[in-house]
Amino acid sequence: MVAIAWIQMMVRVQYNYRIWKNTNCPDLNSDGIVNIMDLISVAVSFGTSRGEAGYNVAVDCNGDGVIDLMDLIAVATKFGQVLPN
Ligand SMILES: [Ca+2]
Ligand SMILES: [Ca+2]
Repeated sequence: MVAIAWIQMMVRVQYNYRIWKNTNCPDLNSDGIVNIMDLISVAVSFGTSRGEAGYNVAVDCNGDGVIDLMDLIAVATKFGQVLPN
């Protein structure tokens, strides 16, 4: 439970202060809506690090060089959101 609370706090901080380095995040495919396609984009590269096969900088929302839970949460917390053009 402590880990979940910590993750929630980190996500909240990152959103509140808008320090995402990837400006496409959370609409990773830039189609105007955050949906399953964006989640799949993260899932495909999940667990990879910069320099490894499969790493995709475009889905590294926080730009830390690792595609992990933080990037997945960044998209999931905005799931269903329709973004202005
Ligand atoms: Ca999208
Ligand atoms: Ca990341």
